[in-house]
Amino acid sequence: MMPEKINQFDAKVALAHLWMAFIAIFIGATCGLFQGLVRGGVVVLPSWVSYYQLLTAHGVLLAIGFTTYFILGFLYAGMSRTTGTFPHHLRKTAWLGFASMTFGTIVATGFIIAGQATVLYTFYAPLKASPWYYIGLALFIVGSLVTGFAMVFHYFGWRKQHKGQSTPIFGHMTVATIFLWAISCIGVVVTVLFQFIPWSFGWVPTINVVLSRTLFWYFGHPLVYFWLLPAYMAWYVVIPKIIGGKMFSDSLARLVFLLFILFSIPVGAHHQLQEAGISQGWKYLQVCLTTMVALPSLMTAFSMFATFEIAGRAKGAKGLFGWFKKLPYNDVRFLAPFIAMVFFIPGGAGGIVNNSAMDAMVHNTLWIVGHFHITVGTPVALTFFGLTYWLIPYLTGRKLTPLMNKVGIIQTVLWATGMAIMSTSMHLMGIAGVPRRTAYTTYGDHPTALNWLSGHFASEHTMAVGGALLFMAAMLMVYIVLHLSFWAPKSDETEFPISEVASDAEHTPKLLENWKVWIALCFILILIAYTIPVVDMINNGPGSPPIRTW
Ligand code: HAS
Repeated sequence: MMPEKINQFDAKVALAHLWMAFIAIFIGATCGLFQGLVRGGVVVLPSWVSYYQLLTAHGVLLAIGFTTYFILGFLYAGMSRTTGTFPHHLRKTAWLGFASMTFGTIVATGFIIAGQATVLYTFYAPLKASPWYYIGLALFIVGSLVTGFAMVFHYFGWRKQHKGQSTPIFGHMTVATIFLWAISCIGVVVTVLFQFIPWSFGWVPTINVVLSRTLFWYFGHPLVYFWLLPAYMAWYVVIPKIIGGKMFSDSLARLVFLLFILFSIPVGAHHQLQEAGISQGWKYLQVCLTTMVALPSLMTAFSMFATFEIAGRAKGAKGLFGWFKKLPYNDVRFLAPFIAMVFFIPGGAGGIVNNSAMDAMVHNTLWIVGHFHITVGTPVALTFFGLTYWLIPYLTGRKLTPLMNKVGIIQTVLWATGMAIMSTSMHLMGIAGVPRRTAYTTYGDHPTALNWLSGHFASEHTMAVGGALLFMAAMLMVYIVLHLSFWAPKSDETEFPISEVASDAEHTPKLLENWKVWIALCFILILIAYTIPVVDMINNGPGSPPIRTW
């Protein structure tokens, strides 16, 4: 039996992660506001802070900090709800992971503020930060793995006690997400420990640049699915319950997560399509595998439409699309993730464009920045906001009032509008050739660059307007989190919604829970995609001394 109410000690672990996530949003979004205003030529920063310093803090705190803390908090709460209260030693392990992550975050952020790590979130060599920045990042990653494995052990403990039974789907998805995270982290751990730290301390004179970037993207691409999978968990497991329906297919959902383990890792080279040092053949192989990784997302789209249609028809919907009218748009717990899904249609399509010959046109332009704001910034972040409306009250023993539901709807609309304005401008400006990762410049008042700044729909001014709306939405979200944590009325009725599977769904095959098979297949694909190019890079990759551009 699944316990309805969470154990109060488990609730504290989950809450600590969620609060850290929103502290990261608070600081990261403030940096984002100033970036938009600087880039739009609206404000000039004081001499003690640089645009690239803000950009580094923004990327690290939002893309790495907010996402990872939120994901671990959500997964931990969901595991406690579906797989049972954590044993004391695993809860202690999770606290240890949290402590390591938080110490690492403080160290890394401190060095960014001190101006010793202006290397952006991708920390591309040969830009060199203080070694302590890399050590901070390493502590963060190791901490996340410690907490993640506390959950994995909890899952296997459940399996041992329930021999022959199918595991709770939330647990299955959690384990898939953590395995994906752990396997991808091998790349970043290797490059940070064996390349960046010795080089930044000055123990070795040069760094193998192409190898370090390849190891980064070996990690950096599955990282985006580490963000996406918990959003998919909410779409598959939580949303059907909120709309009064059932999960379309347990087997399909499990298979989707396993396909992500297989295809999300051996594809990092699609971030390096314009780089020298990797031959065309290996790039082509990874482009083909990238096409495969779109498949589980298309299966998810199919599954969501099926869930909505079945739920709508059960409520009496008629006609081909009548079921769309039966969805609860006035419930923010549904509206936020629903808008998130809608954004993923152009977001995913943009990804498929990037994974083609057209990448030569859009790489290193604002198009890519637009792409990641309508993937991680909306399908992922807006789904996480949608979860927050019931997750925090569930953990604090409070409830979402009708008034706060309305405030939440305003927040969602504000975020979606800001994102639509900002990311559309970014996409169009990218096609016009506007570079990414650059501060405000008119390139010596060149007419083309002046034209980018203002005067038409897609300009750096419009981008700044979208960014300002996003900032307001982020601050409203922080207020909502404070309200739900401390001021909302007490109630023990808030539930962690977990959907049942439709009664006519197919039985789940045992193979889908045989982790050894899927992990082995994953490593085979990784070896095929990476062995020869990496050996070539180790033997022939040029080394570079450190460069400091700030
Ligand atoms: Fe990407 C660059 C290719 C997905 C994030 N991506 C990035 C970067 C980030 C990022 C952060 O091939 C930049 C990194 C940097 O700093 O340089 N991406 C893809 C592909 C996909 C993809 C093929 N990306 C994501 C997701 C991200 C993310 C997800 C974050 C969470 N991406 C690339 C490439 C680059 C890249 C290249 C490098 C480019 C360069 O030059 O540097 C696929 O996974 C997309 C598949 C998705 C779909 C959409 C399915 C739609 C669904 C919604 C259903 C809607 C419903 C609602 C049910 C096929 C599931 C219905 C309601 C109605 C009203 C209709």
